[in-house]
Amino acid sequence: MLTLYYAKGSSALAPHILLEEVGAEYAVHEVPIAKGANTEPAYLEINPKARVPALMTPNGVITENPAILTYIAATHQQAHVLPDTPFERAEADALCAYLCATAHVAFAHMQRGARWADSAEAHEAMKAKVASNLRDCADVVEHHHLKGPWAMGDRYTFCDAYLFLMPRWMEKAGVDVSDYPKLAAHHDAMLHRPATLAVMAVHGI
Ligand SMILES: N[C@@H](CCC(=O)N[C@@H](CS)C(=O)NCC(=O)O)C(=O)O
Repeated sequence: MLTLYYAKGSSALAPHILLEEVGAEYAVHEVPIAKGANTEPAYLEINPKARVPALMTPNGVITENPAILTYIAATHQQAHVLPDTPFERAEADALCAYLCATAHVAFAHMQRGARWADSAEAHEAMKAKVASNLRDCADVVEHHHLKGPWAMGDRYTFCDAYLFLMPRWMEKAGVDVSDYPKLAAHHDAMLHRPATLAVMAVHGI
């Protein structure tokens, strides 16, 4: 049995959608970040980094979206959400790495500036750069990572669940996703999948 530790509307949406998409048997455990539940000792036992998502598996806990997503994909082969060739697998991994290490971090500068600097002035300066940084990220994804209609082309793979987050980050930063037609079409296609809609309902979004 798998248990996903998540916060509503957080990046845990990605593995949550994928669990639903592959028909996994799983439970969820809500960790309300707004109430500081991610920093409570009980949760730090699960993820000492105090972040969501985390996935409890029969072998132990996995953290970090790219790792969680590939674990779900690899343990549900019947769902066929892993790319077929090593090269395509590397391309999918590259997109997930970019979303995790660059785009998500760019977005985090909007509300989490205290991770990088102490002064209120510095936080404001960071916030002011979020939209342009996310535009740069969207350009990279649109032109170099997203084949269309799905990230890897004609078939939905594990990285599509993660890519779903990007337009959400953009919208919160005031970046118009319609300036990126492939990304906008991808988001729309995701919104037509029952798995996405079921998970959005749980997250109340
Ligand atoms: N690199 C991590 C990032 C996880 C992350 O930053 N999650 C946010 C929610 S989207 C979080 O838990 N924030 C809590 C905090 O910063 O206190 C991953 O991709 O799993």
